[in-house]
Amino acid sequence: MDKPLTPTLDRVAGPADLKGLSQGELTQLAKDVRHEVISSVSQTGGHLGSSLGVVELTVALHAVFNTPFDKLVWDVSHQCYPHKILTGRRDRMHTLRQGGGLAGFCKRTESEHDAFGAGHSSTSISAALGFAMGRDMGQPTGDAIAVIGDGSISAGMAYEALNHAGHLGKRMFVILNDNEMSIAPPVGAMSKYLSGLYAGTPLGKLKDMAEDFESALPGPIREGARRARQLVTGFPGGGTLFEELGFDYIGPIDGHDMGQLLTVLRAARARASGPVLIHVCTVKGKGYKPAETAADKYHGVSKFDVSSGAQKKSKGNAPSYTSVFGKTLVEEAARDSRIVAITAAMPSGTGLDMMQDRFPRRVFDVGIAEQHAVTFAGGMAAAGLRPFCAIYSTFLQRGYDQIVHDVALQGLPVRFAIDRAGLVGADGSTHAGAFDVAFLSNLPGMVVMAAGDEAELKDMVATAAAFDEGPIAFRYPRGEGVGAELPERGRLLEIGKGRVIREGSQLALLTLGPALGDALKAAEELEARGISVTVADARFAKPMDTDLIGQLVDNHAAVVTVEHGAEGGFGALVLHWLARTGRLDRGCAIRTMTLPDTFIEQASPAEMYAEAKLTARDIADTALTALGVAPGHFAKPA
Ligand SMILES: Cc1ncc(C[n+]2csc(CCOP(=O)(O)OP(=O)(O)O)c2C)c(N)n1
Repeated sequence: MDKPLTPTLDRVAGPADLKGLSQGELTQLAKDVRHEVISSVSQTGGHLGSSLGVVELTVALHAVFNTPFDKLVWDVSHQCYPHKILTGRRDRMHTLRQGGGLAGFCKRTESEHDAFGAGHSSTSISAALGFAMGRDMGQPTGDAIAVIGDGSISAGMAYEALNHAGHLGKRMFVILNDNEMSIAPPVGAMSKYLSGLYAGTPLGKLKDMAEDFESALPGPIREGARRARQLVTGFPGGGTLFEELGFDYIGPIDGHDMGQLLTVLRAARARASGPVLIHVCTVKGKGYKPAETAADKYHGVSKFDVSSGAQKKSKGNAPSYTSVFGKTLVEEAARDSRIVAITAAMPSGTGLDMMQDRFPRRVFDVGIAEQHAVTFAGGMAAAGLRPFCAIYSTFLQRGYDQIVHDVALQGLPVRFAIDRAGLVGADGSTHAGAFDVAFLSNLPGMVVMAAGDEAELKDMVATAAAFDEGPIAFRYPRGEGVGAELPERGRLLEIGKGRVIREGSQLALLTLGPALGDALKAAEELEARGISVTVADARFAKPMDTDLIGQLVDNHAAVVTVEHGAEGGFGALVLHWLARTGRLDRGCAIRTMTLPDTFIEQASPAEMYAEAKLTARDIADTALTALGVAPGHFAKPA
C-alpha cells in the first residue's frame, strides 16, 4: 500500500510550528499524524491502538501549550507516538522499540519534550503535581499537564495524587483520556462512574469557570453544555467525584473534534487558577478499521500489513511459558476448587484468560491495582483459598510492601506467578523483570523458584498449588519455551532441592531459571576443549539447596552461578552461604553472573542478553577465567 501524502505534517519540524496553524490545518495535521503512526508502527510493531486514540488530543495539546517549557506528562506513555512524531523524532520512528532506536515510551534522555519517563501506569498526576510545585517554588517551568487513561486512573496512586493536588489547589491540568478500555475492558466502580458521567453527553462544567466557558463554546454545543451542567450539578453532593476532590471539572468532550479540544484547552489555559480535570472521550484505535473493530483495539501489535491489518506473528516451535502456566493452572483448578487466580488488568498477558474461560467466577481482574491484588490474595489465602497472584515481575515491584507486610509477615500461602522475568526486549528497561529474585529472597519464609524450562514451570505450578506452608513464588521468562517435553501432570518438586543435569569433575555451572539452556551450550563447548563440566539447575533461590552447592564447591575447581536477575539475587545468596560456612576459604574459584548494575535499553532479548554479558559464550569465558585459562580461545562461537 502506498504511503499517503502528509503535506501538513511535512511542514512541522517541532511543536512551535503548530502555533500558527488554523483549526482546519490542525485537523489536517491530525490526519497526517494518524497516517504516520499507522505506517511506522506497521513496520516496527508497538502500542498502536492507544496512540491512534490520542492523535487529535496530542495535536491540540501541542497547539495550545508550549513544551518543553510546559510539562506534558503522559501516563504509561505507551500512547506517545503522535507526541514523538510532533517533537522532532518523526525521522526515527522506523527505529521505534529497537536496539539503538527510539524507546517505546517517553524518556527524559531522549527528548527535552519528554518531561517525565514512564512505562508503568498511574504516575502522571503525581509527577505533574511535582512540576507544578516546582514552578510555584520558583523553578523555570511552565504549566504541568498530565494525560491519563481511564484504565490507569483505576490505580490507587492516581487517587493519592488527585487527593493531594485538590488539597494543594495549585494550577495544573489532568486530562482524563477515556476510551472505555484498558488493555482488556476496564473493571471497577470508577469505570462505571465515568460511563455515567458521559451518559448525558456532551459538556458539563461547574463553578466559576462555567458561565464564561459555556459562552465561549461554539453555538451547537452550548445548549448541550448547559444541559449537561445541570445534570452534573444535580448529583447528590453537588458535583462530580473530581470536584469533591478539589478539581474544576470540564467535560466530557469529544476527543476527536479539534474544535472542541482547542476551545476547551484554550479556555482552561486562559482561566484556570487551581487544578482542572478535563474529561476527554476518545476511541481506542480511532481511524484505523482493523484496530477499531478488534477486541483488543490493537493495544499492542507486531508488524502488520496496513491494507488488511494482518499481523506478522512468528509461529513458535514451542509453547510460550505464559500458555504453559495458563493451561497448567486450569488443570490444577479443575482438581481443586480452592484454587483462585488474580490479575491486575492483564488477563491475556498472564494467560489467566484460559482460566477465565473455564472458571469465570474464580478469576479476579482487579484493574491496574497490583498493591490491592497482593493484599486481596493475602485475604483469600487467610480465608482458606489457594490464590495464584499472576503479575509480571516488573509490575510486582509496585506491590512490594503488600508482599512483605500482608503476605510474608503473616506467612500466608499466596502463590506468586511471575511472568516476564528477565529481560523482555522491545518494552525496554521500564519492563525488565530484573529484581524479583533479590526482593523476594530476602523475605523470611518466602519460597522462590525459577523455571529452567517449560516442563519445570509445569512442575512449579503444581508444587505451588500444593504448598500451604507460606508464600511461594515462581518466575519464568517472556517468550517461548525450549521445546521440553511436558509431563502429563505437573510433578511435585521437593522444596529447596535442585537437580544435576550433567556431571563432570572440573567446573560446575549452577543456574537459576532459563540460563540453564545457555549453560548447557557453554558446557558443550567447554567439554569440546577437554574441560569436564557439571551443570546443575538450582530450581530454588530460597530455600537454597545447600547440600548441592556444598558438593559442587567441594568437588570442582570452579563454580559459576548464572541467573537472569540483578545483583543481590541468587549469586549473592550463594556467596553469603559460602562465606558464612567458611567454604569461600577452601580454594574453589567462585564467579557469579547476573545482570549488570545498569538499566539496559530496549533491543531484542538476544541483543539485551549479549549486552548483559549473559550469553553461552560469556558463560564459557567466565568459566575459563575462573579456571585460570585465558578466555576467548574458541575457534567457533559458543
Ligand atoms: C503498574 C502497571 N501495571 C500494568 C501495566 C500494563 N498496562 C500497560 S497499558 C495498560 C492499560 C492502560 O489503559 P488506559 O490507561 O485506559 O490507556 P489506553 O491504552 O486505553 O489508552 C496496562 C494495564 C502498566 N503499564 N503499569
